Amino acid sequence: MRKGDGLARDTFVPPGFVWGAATASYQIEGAVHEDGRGESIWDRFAHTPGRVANADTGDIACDHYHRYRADIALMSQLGLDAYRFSVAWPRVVPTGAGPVNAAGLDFYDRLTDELRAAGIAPHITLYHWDLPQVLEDRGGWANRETADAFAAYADVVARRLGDRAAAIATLNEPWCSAHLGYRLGIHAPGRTDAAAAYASAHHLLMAHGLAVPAIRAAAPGTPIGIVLNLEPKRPASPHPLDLEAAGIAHDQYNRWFLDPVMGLGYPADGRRDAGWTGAEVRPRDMEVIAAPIDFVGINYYTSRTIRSPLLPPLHPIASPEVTALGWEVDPGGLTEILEFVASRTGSLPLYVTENGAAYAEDPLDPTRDPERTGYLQRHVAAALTAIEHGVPLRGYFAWSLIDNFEWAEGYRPRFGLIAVDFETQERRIRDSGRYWASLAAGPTRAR
Ligand code: IFM
Repeated sequence: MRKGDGLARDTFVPPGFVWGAATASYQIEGAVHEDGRGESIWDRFAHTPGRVANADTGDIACDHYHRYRADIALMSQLGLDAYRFSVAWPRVVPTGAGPVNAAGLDFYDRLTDELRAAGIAPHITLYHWDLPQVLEDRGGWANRETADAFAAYADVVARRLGDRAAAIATLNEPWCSAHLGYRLGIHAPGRTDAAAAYASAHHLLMAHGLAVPAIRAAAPGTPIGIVLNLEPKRPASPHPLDLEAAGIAHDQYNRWFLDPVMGLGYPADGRRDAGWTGAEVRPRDMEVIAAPIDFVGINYYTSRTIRSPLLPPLHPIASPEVTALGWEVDPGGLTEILEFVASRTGSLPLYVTENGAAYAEDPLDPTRDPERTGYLQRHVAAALTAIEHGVPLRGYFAWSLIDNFEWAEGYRPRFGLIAVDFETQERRIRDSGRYWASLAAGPTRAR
């Protein structure tokens, strides 16, 4: 019997449901100087003193560039249906806009073919934060021309890999690119300029909107989408000011990218509150951004409690359950977010493109991870609840396949279903990986 066939919907996933795991290029590949790869903003940022914890860099990371075959063998051991990875723009077009680096593209070609040979569907993300540094030197995402360069790069990748990709996502978490990178300065390129951040957010959406028809033309029939990081913004109290603050936070975080992509424009209240003039928006931009897509990917980790800045701080009596990064564990928030997205996307297929948690490693045995396993079990149950409520969820990717470079936090936070010893590059499947394998082996009884 195939996965889910003819089984009760309240305990099993629907037929064809995809169980996968996700990674991203700069977080795992290493080999930053090999085969003509250009510099990315993360190379520059990580090598700038004080930017990344422990002065960690992605220079070697998981050395996946050289070990991808062994990593695919591990995916096979887990029985994954799908693997979500990202393509490094500076590997494929080292100058950002211009000549294609054949050796860089060849790597992803081999990766795609090997995955398919192992029966694992390649879900490709075109941009997971490693902008070519040369484009940043010309203004980065705050410069509208970066959107055109992205569409040209998307065309190159789609022409080469599109026929074998199970799905292509344009951007991963554009909120993070714009706001962590250009407003809060805690991610590359490390700028602290709110106007540049809002301009970047618009140009990221333009990049998405321009890339969609380019990918569609190059790879007809390949599903195209975007991946957004979303989380419930919960008012800290029933006070009207907290309700208002939570509503604005919801608009600025959860609706800012989703609504324009779905043809609903920028959320008016969030926009007013941000003080953003929208001067970057040219006639027809919103039409470009609303190019029809085939799926939306949702990255879910946590929810946030929002306190109005006009009210005194609240001191909660009970401490919430948190992960090693201090992120509150809130499985119900995943059901809520999936239902919120479906309220805007209707029957469009949805995927959980990332979900997972960082916990301190067991010093005696890195493969023992009861907290991560429990976190995933509860979130899978929450996703099944959303399915029961009618959300068209088609797949679920754990973050992450393996421990990796967690951006400004370096290598300390561990998210992997597979533990990595960064001294030896030895990989070991964790208990959470075995749990994930049991789901992929389905039919799935998640609770
Ligand atoms: O590691 C990141 C990933 O690159 C994007 N989404 C969140 C993950 C955990 O922080």
